Amino acid sequence: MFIFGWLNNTIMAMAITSSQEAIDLEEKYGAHNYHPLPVVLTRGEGVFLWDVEGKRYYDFLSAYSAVNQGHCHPRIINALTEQAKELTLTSRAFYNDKLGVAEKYVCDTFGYDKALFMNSGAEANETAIKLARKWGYTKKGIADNKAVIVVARKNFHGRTTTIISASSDPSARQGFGPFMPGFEVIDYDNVAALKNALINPNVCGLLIEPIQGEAGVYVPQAGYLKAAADLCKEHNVLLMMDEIQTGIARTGKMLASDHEMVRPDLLILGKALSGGVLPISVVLADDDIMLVIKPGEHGSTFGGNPLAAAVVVEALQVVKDENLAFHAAQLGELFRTRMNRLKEKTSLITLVRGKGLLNAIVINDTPESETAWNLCVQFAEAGLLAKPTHGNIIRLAPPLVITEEQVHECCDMIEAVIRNYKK
Ligand code: IF1
Repeated sequence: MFIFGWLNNTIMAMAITSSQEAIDLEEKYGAHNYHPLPVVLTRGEGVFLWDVEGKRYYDFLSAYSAVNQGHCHPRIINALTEQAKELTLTSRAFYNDKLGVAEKYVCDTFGYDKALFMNSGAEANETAIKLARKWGYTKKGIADNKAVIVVARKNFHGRTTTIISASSDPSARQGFGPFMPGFEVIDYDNVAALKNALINPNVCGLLIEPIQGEAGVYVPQAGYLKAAADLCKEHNVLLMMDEIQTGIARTGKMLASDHEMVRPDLLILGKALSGGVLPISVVLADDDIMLVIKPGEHGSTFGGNPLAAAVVVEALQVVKDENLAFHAAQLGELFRTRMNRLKEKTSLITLVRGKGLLNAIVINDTPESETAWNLCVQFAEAGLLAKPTHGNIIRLAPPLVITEEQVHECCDMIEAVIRNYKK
């Protein structure tokens, strides 16, 4: 009896009753690949999150723009649970009755011939890289193994070994070599640098974010994306747009590329494609590009599963039905107006930038300083969750379902913390 009781106790999953308990567990049993703010969340609804002690927060990270539709959107959760009762996974060894519907839906929504579903954003970028290389060899006539993909300095496209090979961030790369060849890093938002890089006839693609998220919501100058698209066309190079963070209404249009009427050759989406419910990503392209990959050359056990397919359709339909792009554009203007007004009243903010509801404030201190982190801890105490990036930049990106009144309330909270902040 004693032995059985002991066994049961040790292997039974425990229920968390305090934040500290959860933090201690992760510290002891989880890999130390993150440094989270000391908040333990247990429930989400719309723009709100609750911690295990029952404290309510406004979510100003939105899981890095994955929950644009708000936490646990009832329609998306309903699509998830209804489909989960029917069929979740078949692998792609067989057809299922939901995948084609989702493929047609995303192709119609974004205006492409074909879609290729994967899971994480990194996988979608990997997929795009494979497509661009294969296209380079079979369509552009680049010699074997010579294809080059141009990327921008300070990019963030994911964490796989190939993708970090395209990174310029030491913390993403250090200790993880050797690196994948075939990437050329150029300055972002610099047309001359791009023009120069595209002279190389071995370039098959330009992989780029329309706004650099991880770099601190760096918005390029008006006209840059259009110029990049024109240069790609001129040099027969594929424009591969990573809209994983900027897409699905976040910046005030369905795609950030839409602001400059740019149509990428390869469109890469993830995050909010599922409303934050499942890891679902997709690459969209026209036939002349997508069909260079033949059966057996690429795939994933979970990619395009029927559960994901059902969720994608509902998650995108919610974005359309709730007019979230327009809403993000309007409330983004309001938010930046309020933040710029605050900037005039404090020496703590040096810059406010962003598009739609993807915004950041730059804090007047060095990237090595603790100021932005301490401010985020105080925002959390006040009831608002945000996270610093690159030390002195705070990204502010609530779910797009936030109301005008709530934006004002949150701006009041941010303002109070910043004005009372003492070093
Ligand atoms: C983490 C950053 C944001 C992305 C773009 C691809 C991916 C991402 C433009 C990969 C992912 C995430 C991952 C997340 C932190 C986060 C992030 F700060 F690291 F850069 F959002 F700004 N392309 N971004 O932003 O997608 O494979 O993760 O699904 O914890 O690493 P994924």
